[in-house]
Formats: sequence, structure tokens, C-alpha cells
Amino acid sequence: MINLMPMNGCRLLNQAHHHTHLLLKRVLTAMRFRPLSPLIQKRYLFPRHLLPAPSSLQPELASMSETEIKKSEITLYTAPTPNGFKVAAFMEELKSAYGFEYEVRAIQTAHLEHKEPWFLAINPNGRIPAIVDRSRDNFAVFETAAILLYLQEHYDPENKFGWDPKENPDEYTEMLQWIFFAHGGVGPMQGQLMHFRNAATEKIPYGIELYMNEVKRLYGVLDIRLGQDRDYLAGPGRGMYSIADMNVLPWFRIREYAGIPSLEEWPNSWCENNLSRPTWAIAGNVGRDSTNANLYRVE
Ligand SMILES: N[C@@H](CCC(=O)N[C@@H](CS)C(=O)NCC(=O)O)C(=O)O
Repeated sequence: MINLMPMNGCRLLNQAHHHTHLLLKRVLTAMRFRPLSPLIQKRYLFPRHLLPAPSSLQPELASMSETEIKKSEITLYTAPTPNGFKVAAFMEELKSAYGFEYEVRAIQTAHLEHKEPWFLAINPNGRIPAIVDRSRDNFAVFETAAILLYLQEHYDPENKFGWDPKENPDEYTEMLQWIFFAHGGVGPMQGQLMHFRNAATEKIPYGIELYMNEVKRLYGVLDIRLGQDRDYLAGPGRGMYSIADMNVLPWFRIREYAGIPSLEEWPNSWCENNLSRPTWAIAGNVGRDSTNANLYRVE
């Protein structure tokens, strides 16, 4: 059994099997390996009985051979969920625009893989998605909006999907504004709505109605912004397809799970036009494996 008290990620991994120790040390020294949060150290978030046996760290090590580390720039740790889709959709846009490459490590959320110590060292919040950029000293980023901004800053040299804060400060702020709006509003509210509709053991009409009304209100705010004069949320004129759109579109993509099959209340065709981009169909399959084959599948 691994003891989490009171250790940081490096010490924790030093207790893995001896023969994996040297490889681990090389990988982790190169990684920006931050100490686990005090809450995790105190095991409030990570009860001892959920800790994996040292041997379960080995599949991750096996997937990180030195050859792969040099070959691949970014690893996306993800699963087929709305937050996972949005990062994959942007990576696919970068791939078609610039030949950007990334590798995917599917996280088995059903087996709580995202709560294991090696993943918490990448994202202390224990949620997907997260990325590690090996070409930038193994810089790790979590929170989808932060990941989109990071990728746009470092991997979109021609600013095809966003704006430079120095060159176009107003467009940049506009983009941030719609990203924050969705990250703090549509995502969490629709997440709660789907939970109360589909997962809660007790059906609570008050909760369902509360979140349904709020999600519909937020969809309406986007529709006010788009009106009939815009195709995209940010940018001059009709706007430009940017990470502001990608940040919120996955929630529309899975709206049937939230009990909103039709968008006729919101007449702008922004949603259907942009979700028909081939990148969304590809993103919808990123991070799928046998444990989550049908999760949030949209035909
Ligand atoms: N604010 C976070 C939310 C991440 C999030 O909630 N991810 C979900 C999947 S969409 C997750 O990991 N759920 C598993 C869990 O909470 O245990 C972000 O934007 O990255």
C-alpha cells in the first residue's frame, strides 16, 4: 500500500516497484511535477482504500517510453465527455491547419483512473481533460479553457483560431469574455442539469427545473449575441471561428442528454453550422475505449 502522508508526487512514485524506479525518475525529473495539494496529502479527497497498488502505475509507465516522449509533443489525457470533446476538437483544427500532432491517453473514468496519484500530479483537480506538453519541459495544463488558451498561444502561430492580446486587445478580450461566460455558466449548469435528469437516484423536479431554466437562459444569451448578424461569438463583423466557439459548442452537441432536443427557441444557425465541421465528429471519438464506448455518443 502506498502511503500518501505527507509526501509529494516524486516521493510517492519512489515507492513504486524497484525495477520501474529508474525509468520513473527520468520521466518525472523531466516533468514539471508539482506537489500534491494539501487536501490530497491529508487524504480528504483520496481515501486510502482507493489508492492503487504500485503495479497499477506500470501501464502508464509502459505507455511513456523514451522514444514516444521524444516523438510526441502533447499528450491529451481525456475521455469522451463534453469537456474532453472541446479540447480534442481544437487539436483537430490545429492538425488540419498546421499538421499539429498529439497523442491521446484514454482515461478510464469508470475505474477512477483520474483519481490516481499519477494523474493528480498532472491535474490535482482529478478531472479530465488535461495535457502535458513534453516539448515545453513537460508543462502540464488542466481546466479546458486554460488548455484552449494555452494551445492557441503556443500552437496557433497565425492566430487562425484566436487573437493576440497585444495586437488585437479588443478581440482578445471579447474572446476571453465568451470563454469565461461559458466556462462558468453553460458548462457547470448543463452538467448539473444532466446529473439531476439522468444520474440522481432521487428525481427532484425543483432541481431539474432550476437548472433547465438556467441552461435555456444561457443558450438565449448566446443567441442574443449572435442574432442574425453574426456567425461566431468573437471577432469583428460576422466574427471568426475561434476557441470561444469551441469552448461552448460541445454542450450544444450533447444537449439531448440535457433534455433539449430542439434549438428552435434560438433561431441562429451558429450551432448546427459549426457542429457540422468534421473536427467535431472526430473529436467525438477521442478518448473512447471499451469502458466508455457509448458515453455521450452523438450520431
Ligand atoms: N472545469 C473543468 C471541468 C472538468 C470536468 O468536470 N470533467 C469531467 C468530465 S466532463 C470529469 O472529469 N468528471 C469525472 C469526475 O468528476 O470524477 C474543466 O473545464 O476542465
